[in-house]
Amino acid sequence: MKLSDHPTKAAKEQGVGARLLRKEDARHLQGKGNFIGNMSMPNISEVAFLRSPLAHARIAATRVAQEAENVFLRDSLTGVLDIVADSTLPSYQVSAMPPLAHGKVRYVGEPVAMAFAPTRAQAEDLTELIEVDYDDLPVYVDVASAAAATSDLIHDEWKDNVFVSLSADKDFDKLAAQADVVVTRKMNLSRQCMLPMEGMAVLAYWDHQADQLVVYASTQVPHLIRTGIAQFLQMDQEQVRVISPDVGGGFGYKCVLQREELCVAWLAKTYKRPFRYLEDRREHLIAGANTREHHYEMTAYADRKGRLLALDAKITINGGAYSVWPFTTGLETGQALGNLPGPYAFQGYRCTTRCVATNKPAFLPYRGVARTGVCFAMELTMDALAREVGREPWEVRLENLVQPEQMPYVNVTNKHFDSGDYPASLRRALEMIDAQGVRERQQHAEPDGRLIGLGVATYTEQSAHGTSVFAAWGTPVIPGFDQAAVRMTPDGGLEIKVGVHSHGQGMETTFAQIANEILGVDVARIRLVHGDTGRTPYSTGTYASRSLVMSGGAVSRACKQLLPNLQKIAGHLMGADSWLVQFENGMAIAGDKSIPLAQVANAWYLNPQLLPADVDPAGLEVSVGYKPKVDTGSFSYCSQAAIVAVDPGTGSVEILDYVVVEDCGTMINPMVVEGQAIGGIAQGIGTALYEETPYDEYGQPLASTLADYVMPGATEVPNIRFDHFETPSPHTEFGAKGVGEGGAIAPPAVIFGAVNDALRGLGVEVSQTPLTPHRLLEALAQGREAGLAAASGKQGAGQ
Ligand code: MCN
Ligand code: SMO
Repeated sequence: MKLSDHPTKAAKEQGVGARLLRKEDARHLQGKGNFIGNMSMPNISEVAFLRSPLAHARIAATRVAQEAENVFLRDSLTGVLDIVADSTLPSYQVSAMPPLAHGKVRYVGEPVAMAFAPTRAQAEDLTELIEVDYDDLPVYVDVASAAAATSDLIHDEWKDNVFVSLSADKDFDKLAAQADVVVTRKMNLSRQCMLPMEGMAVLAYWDHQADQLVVYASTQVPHLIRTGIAQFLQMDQEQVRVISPDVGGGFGYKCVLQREELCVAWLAKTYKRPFRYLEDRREHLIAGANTREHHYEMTAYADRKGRLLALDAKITINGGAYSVWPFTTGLETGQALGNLPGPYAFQGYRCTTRCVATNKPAFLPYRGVARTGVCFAMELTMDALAREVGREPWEVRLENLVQPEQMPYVNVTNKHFDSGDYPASLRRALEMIDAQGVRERQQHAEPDGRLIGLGVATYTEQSAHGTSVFAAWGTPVIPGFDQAAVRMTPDGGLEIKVGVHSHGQGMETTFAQIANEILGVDVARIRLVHGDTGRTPYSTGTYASRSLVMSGGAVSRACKQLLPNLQKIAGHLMGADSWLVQFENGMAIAGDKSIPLAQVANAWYLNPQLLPADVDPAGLEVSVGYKPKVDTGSFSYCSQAAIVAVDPGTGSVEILDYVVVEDCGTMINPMVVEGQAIGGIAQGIGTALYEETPYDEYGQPLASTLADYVMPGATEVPNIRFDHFETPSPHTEFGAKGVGEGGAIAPPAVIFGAVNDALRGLGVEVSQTPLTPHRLLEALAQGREAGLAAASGKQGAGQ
C-alpha cells in the first residue's frame, strides 16, 4: 500500500513516513546522556590492563612485585573460561581467546594482566609492577607469510594459520568458456579501526537485593553479552543482568563479547563491589579490533558488450589473531563469498574465500560487513570491463543489473532479492550527477590543472537476514524471532520494550512512529525501553541492519494485537460498533463520536466496572514475537555517484559532488534514513581516502593516536544529495527494509571509480585503500615510468 493510500494517514504528522525530529537528540544536545564514563558509584575501582609490547611471543616468566596488590594474571581468574567461538563450518579452526593472555601473546596490545585501584592512574601504575619475560616468535603480519607458515603457528594446535575457507562453484567452466573478453584485476583494502566516539566501556557490580551480577556494558547486544558472560563465567543466566545505557556509537565494534568485559564482570562477581574499565583512544587504536583488510583477485568473463557471463574470484581476509564470540571469522568470510556478485544477474561463479590468522587484533564486523570490500572489488571490475569493451561504466552496469521484471530474483549465490528497480536507481543517480555534463567538462582542461572524474556504484544491502543465513555461516548463536512488549499506560500513553539497542539509529523515535501509525498515540507519549536484559524481551540485538525489520516488525504486530480490545472497550464506552473505531491523535473515533484514548485506558485499569462483558482479560499489554515470512533478509539497494577532482601535483582528491539514490522499501522516517546514509558515507569516505592502521614488519601498529590515524572531518564530507525510491518489501511489516549499514558500502568503489576515471588518460589505475596522497603520487609516477618505457620501446622498435 502506498503511504498516501493509508486510511488514517491523512491526519497524521507523526506516523510512518513522517520526517520527525529525533526524540533522543534533546538529551544528547544538552549533555545529559547517560554514558558509562559519566556514572558514579560509591567505592568504585577503576581497572587498567597491561598489554603486550610484542606481536607474537611466548610468555616465559611473569613476576609481580611484592607490594603490588590487586593485580591479576590469567591464572588468578578462577572459574573463567576462555572465550571460544565455535562454528559449524567444516574447515573452521577454533581459537580460544583467554580473558588475559596465557602462554603466549598474539598481537601488540593483547591484555596480559589487569589491576584495579581507586583511580585509573593508580591502576596503571600497578600494572607496571608486573614484569613479563617474552621469547620472540616469528611475526605474521600479512596473509601470505601467515598462510605459508608450517611451524610456530599462531594457535599451536592448528594445522595451518587459516581460520576458515569457503568456496562456491556454479556453472563456472561452462560459462567462462563462452566469453569473448577476459579482464583480471587485484584490489586491496587496508586495515582500519572503527573509532566510535565512545570506546569500549564496562562497569559491573553485585546487586545484593536481586542477588545478581549487574554489568553495564556499552554494547549493541545486551542479551548476547548476558548469555556470553554467564557462559564464560560459568554462571546461570538469571544471575546476570546486562544494561546497555547510552552508547556513543557501535558500528559493529560493540556487537561481540570483549575479554575486558569478561574480566571486569569477574572482578564484580568475585569481590561483590563495583569496577569499571574505560578503553582510551590509544588502546582502541592499538588493540581494539580492526577490520576491512580484504584482498581480491578478480577475473571477469564477458561478451563484447560487457555482459558478464562468469566471475572468478579469490578473496583473502586478514583475520587477526582470534575469532570473536559470537560472530566468528565465518561471518565475514561467508558474507564476502555470498555478496560478491552484488546486484548483477550473471550465472557463472567460482569463488574461494579464506580468512587467515595473523598477529593483529581480531577482525570484527564493521558497518557494511564484508560488503564494502566486495562492492569495491566488483565495481572496480565493472569499471575495468567497461574500459576493455569501450563503453561507459554505467552502460556496462545497466547491461548486467537484475531487471525489475525479474523480481523477485534468486541470484547466483542463492540470495533472494525481494523487490526494486536497480537500473532505474542508477539512471536517476546519473541524471542527478549530470553524467553527460561531466563528460563535456572533461573535454577541456580545468583552470587549476586538476583532473575531473566520475564514479558510480550500485549495491544491494542484505538486511535483517535471519535464521537460515546465520545457520549457513555456522555462527554459535543464530537469530530467530524478536519480540516487542507493548503496554498502554492508564492515562493513554504507551510503553514499548524491545531487546535490540539504539545507539544513534534513532529507534526511540522511529519505533514510536510505528506505534503512532497504528494506535494514534502521540509520539511524545511513547517511551521506548531498550538495553536492559532485566526489563526487555530477549533479542540477539542490533547488528545486520535488523532492528527495524525484526523488532520494529514486532512493535507493529504487538500494537495491532492491542487494537481489537481497545476497539471493543472504546466502542462500548461510546455506544458504537467496535469495528468502526479508529485511533488518531490520541482519540478513539467512531463516525461522529469520539473519546480520548486516555478514557479507554482508564476504564481498563482503574474503572473496570465500565468494561464490556466480553473484554479480553489480556488487557492493554501484549508481548508479540515476529520474524518476516522469508528469513533470508530484505534487500535494500542503492546507487551512488560522485565527481572528484584529482590534483596530480599534490595527490589530493576532493569530492565535488555526491549523490545517493536509495530504496529501503517504505521509510519509517526519511530524515533518519538520510542520517543513516550520511553517517555511513562519511565512514566510507574514511575507508576510501584516509583511515588505515599500518603495521611494521614486527607487527607494531604505526598509528596509535589521532595524529597519525586520519579520519574524515566535516570539511572532507561533501554535501550529499538524495533521492529515494520506495519499493515495499513483500515480506516485512509496512514493506520496510533495513538501511543502517548501506551508506558505508559504496564510497570506496565510487571514489576509486571516479579517480580512475580522472586518470584514464594517464594509463594509471588505483586499487588499494586508502588512497592517500602518497599512494596516488606513487601510482602517477609509476604510470609516467610505464609511459616513458612504452614510448622508448616504440622508438627503439622504429630505429
Ligand atoms: N529506518 C527507517 N526506515 C527504513 C529503514 C530504517 O526509518 N526503511 C530507521 C530505523 O527505524 C532505525 C534506523 O533507520 O531508526 C536504522 O534501522 P536498521 O536499518 O534496522 O538498522 P539497525 O537499527 O539494526 O542498526 C544497526 C546498523 C548497523 S548493523 C550498524 S553497524 C550501524 C548502523 O546501524 N551502527 C550505527 N547505524 C549506526 N548509526 C549510528 N548512529 N551509530 C551506530 O553505531
Ligand atoms: S557491523 Mo553492524 O553491527 O552489523
